Order: sequence, then structure tokens, then C-alpha cells
Amino acid sequence: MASSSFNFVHFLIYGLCFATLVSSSLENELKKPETPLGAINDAKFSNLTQSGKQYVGYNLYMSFIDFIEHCHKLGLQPANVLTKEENDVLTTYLDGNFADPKYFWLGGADIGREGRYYWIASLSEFTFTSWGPGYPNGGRDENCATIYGGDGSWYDQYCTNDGVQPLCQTIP
Ligand SMILES: [Ca+2]
Repeated sequence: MASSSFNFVHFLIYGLCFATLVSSSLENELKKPETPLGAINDAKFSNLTQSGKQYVGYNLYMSFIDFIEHCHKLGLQPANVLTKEENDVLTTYLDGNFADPKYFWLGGADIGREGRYYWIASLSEFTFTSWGPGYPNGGRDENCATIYGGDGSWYDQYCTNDGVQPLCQTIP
């Protein structure tokens, strides 16, 4: 009797240890990789736009959803571009501070509303646009907007593409 309750206690202890190990390794697996702090500290901001905001891009590469969270976690917003003046400030900034191929996420998508792009930060539809000739052209496959920093033109892209750089803005 004593021996079987001893075994039961051992069984409980081993069981608890195993459960702890499994849950902590699951937790590690679910944790997102930390954004390198240096990349944030080294971030340069654009000039102020007339509406009083600044853009900030990062030399990081990620999917659209990770980009939205990246800005959100930093207390910033995913970038929106509401006027030609803003697109010009942004293009000058991206062209002058980043190396090719400088494709950046804009905080806009037509997910769930094919053909009707809206800004994540304001939930308002695109009014000003700077689409490259013939774009957007990806239909229901490409639903997230990017800007090419070389000339300020926009392209639709697969939202899951993890090779695009994040572009945030200060909250005006
Ligand atoms: Ca689309």
C-alpha cells in the first residue's frame, strides 16, 4: 500500500514536470520574434506633412498583419496617404533613406471588400490614390497596398508576403 501510494506521488510529480515542460515550450513556440531594438532606435522619421504627421519606415520585412501589429505595438499607426502632398513627403523620405528594392506596406487593404480599398487607421475608403499604371490588378488574390519608395507609386500585393517593409506614422 505504502509502495503504491509512493509510486502514485512519483507519477504525479513526473506528470506535473512534463506538463510544465510542454506548456512552456508551447508558449515559446507561440511567442512572436521580438523586433530588434536597434532597428527601432535607429529609425528615422520623415518631414512633417501639412496635416502634422511624420512617417517612419523600418529595415524589417514582414507580412501585412505583422506590419499592422508592429505599428500598433509602437504606439503608432499603419501609414495612410490622404493627399498628393503626403505622397510626395513620403516618397522623398523613402527614396532618400532606404536602399532598393524599398517596397513598403501602406496601411490599406480591400480584404472583404474587393475593389474598395480602405485605410486601417481611419476605416475610411481611399480617396487620393497613386496606383502604378494598371494597378491594382491582383483581384481577390492581392488585397494589401504597398508603395514603391523609388517613385511613390502603389501596388497591390499578397497580404501574406513577408518580404515587405513596415511603414508607420505618428498620430496627427
Ligand atoms: Ca483585391
